[in-house]
Amino acid sequence: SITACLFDLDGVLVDTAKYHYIAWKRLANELGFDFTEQDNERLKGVSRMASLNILLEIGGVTLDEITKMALAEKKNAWYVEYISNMDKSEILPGALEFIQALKERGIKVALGSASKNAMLILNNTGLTPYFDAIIDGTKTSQAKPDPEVFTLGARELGTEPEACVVFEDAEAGIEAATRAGMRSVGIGSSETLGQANLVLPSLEGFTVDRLLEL
Ligand code: G16
Ligand code: MG
Repeated sequence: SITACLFDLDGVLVDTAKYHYIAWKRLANELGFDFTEQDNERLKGVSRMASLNILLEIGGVTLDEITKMALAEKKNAWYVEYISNMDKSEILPGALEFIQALKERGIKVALGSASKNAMLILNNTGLTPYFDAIIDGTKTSQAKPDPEVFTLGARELGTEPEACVVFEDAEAGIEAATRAGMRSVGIGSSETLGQANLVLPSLEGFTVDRLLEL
């Protein structure tokens, strides 16, 4: 049986990828190269420093660690400025309705995000009160596909991994769920998320009854 759902944030509950993208693009342009939306696909679900390393690789730029830390901070300051204007209209279609339905059925809800800015996003969109546990980038030391973020979530909920379902838009997130011993629902295309137990284009129209059939 399923007693808990763990949600990734960016790409599942909200579309913050576009804000990450414009902040990374701004940084790339400052460094003298372009950064396309296709390049940005490689950063989804990846931690901030790992994202910077991919970006620098795309630009063919080598920098020392101190400079990289400063650039990551600069990008983050821009990103925080962009997301500080977010509100509940930016919750992705069907996400709030599905979470509300889970709560009504007594199914626990947790967040499992790589972002260190997750609390700001949850507060601005009004989602915070729905979560029984929140695991974000400030609480983890291992990035997805390491299962840590979801293992910690299940532990905080007091739920066995076998009773958890993870909702993820990133391939690394689906792998993390599998390694945590959990079932998973991919949000996006089955081309990249084929390893998930079920793939949906979005949470719109998804029901608790369909979840329980997994
Ligand atoms: C998100 C995004 C990633 C981002 C990461 C770290 O993760 O998908 O693109 O690089 O968080 O974000 P921050 O720089 O805010 O700490 P998730 O796990 O919510 O998809
Ligand atoms: Mg994601």
